[in-house]
Amino acid sequence: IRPAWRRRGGPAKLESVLTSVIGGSRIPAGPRSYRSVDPARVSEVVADVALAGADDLVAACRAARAAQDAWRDVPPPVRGQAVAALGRLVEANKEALARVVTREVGKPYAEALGEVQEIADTCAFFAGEGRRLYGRTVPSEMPDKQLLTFRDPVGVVTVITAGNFPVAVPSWYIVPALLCGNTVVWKPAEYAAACAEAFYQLVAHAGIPDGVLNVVYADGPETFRGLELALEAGLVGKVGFTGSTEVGSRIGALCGRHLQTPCLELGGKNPMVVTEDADLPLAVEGALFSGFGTAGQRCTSLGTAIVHESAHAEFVRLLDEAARAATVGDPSGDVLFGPLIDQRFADGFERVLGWIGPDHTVHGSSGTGRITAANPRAGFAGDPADGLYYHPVIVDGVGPGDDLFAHETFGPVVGVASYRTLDEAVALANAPGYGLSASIYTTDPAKVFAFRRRVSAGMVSVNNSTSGAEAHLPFGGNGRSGNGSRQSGVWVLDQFTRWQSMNWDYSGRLQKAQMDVPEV
Ligand code: UN1
Repeated sequence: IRPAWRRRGGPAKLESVLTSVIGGSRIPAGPRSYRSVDPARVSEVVADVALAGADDLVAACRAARAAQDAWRDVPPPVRGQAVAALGRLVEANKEALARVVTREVGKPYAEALGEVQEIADTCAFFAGEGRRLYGRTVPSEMPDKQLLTFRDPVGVVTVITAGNFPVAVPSWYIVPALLCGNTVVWKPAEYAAACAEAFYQLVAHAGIPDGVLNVVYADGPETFRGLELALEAGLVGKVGFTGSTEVGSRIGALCGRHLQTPCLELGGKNPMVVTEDADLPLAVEGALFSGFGTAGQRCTSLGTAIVHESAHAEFVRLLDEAARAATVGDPSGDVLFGPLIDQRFADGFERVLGWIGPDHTVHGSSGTGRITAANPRAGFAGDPADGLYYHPVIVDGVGPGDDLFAHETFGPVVGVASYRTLDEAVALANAPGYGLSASIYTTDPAKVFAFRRRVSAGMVSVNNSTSGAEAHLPFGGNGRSGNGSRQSGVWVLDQFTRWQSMNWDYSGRLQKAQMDVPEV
């Protein structure tokens, strides 16, 4: 199960040097840079990225602040038109943008097209929302008085995103934030900088004014320092973060000190329960897609399949067979999954593989987990010597106490556990303490609703995989998966607007609430 790749050679071709954009201007490259490479051919450079510092992030927040008054005053339906124009540009450049995604983060091209489609869907949804940014009229307890509510932008939204969905997930923040009248400072993942640059170009070409979207390429420590300074200076209205639970909890603590509630979309250890009456081939297909699709690098990827004891052996046999038959390799081809995104993901997955002992059992208290699919080399379409490729791994018999059962893995490994009663299945599903996406394969509606009620998950799929949420349903998690915030659809409007209430007395006299209420 060890990867066959090796780092070798220097850069084959340097295509561009990317610099941050603040207030519509490129800032000069400083001394520090990051080299973003093609994970399918690590010797090929996609972009050299000039890294900005903490002060640049603060400057970007100031530029965003300066642009915000004018953007806020653009009528929401007109902001909606700008979002619609962005959506049209995304559609028109779909293949080109998907190719950048495939090249820079190794996502299979078909999935990359889906990711780009997710941006277009998001734009389509929020373009219409510009004409529906409703407030309410509310009756007053006194005559000749009217109560009203208004949605107001929060100000500057600072968005920090990971590179596994290098354009779709940022669009879930950026598009509704802009539609609501906010301006944005976006800190994309350095290893997905070319994707970020391509997305920025589309936003700029959609006619969205300078300073409304600012892009800062920075590493983690500088971002953290810059965010702290910007929060201290009162420049930030909202922080949106998609990434690991560890970093998310640090951002949450920092925001909390400044009385801010960030929108946090963190990790997952997403369970799939397969009941005794389930359509087993369908469940296996779902497990293959959500466990190994995107090389397991979605926050919604399958963590553990929790299978009824009567179906367990057959489920493992079928999943093992399917994983062995799948093609892993060059993401520009028709493959189940390509390389891991970047060296740091490969390093992280190496640590996960370390949870599996040399005897192919998992470390931990269950002591029973055994690797089934450990397909050596065969089936690789890419060049395993030069790409961050790993084989699909299935570990049968994981349980509480095993690292592999408890923690997010962000790589192509699926654990399988078995259960007797639905109570046991729910307990296993909830045990790791995440709460993003859960799925149940069953033909029994009673089990569906019992599971839905008791599983801690922001999203539940029935006879469908844990990954692959549609772009207009609330997206987010509980527990270690987030702070309960939800993205997407109308629900995200509460992240990027604040309610203002108005009471308007036109009686010509002072009517005191609670005291001057007329009697019936
Ligand atoms: C993520 O991995 O951060 O539901 C988001 C899905 C995708 C989004 C995943 N639409 O799997």
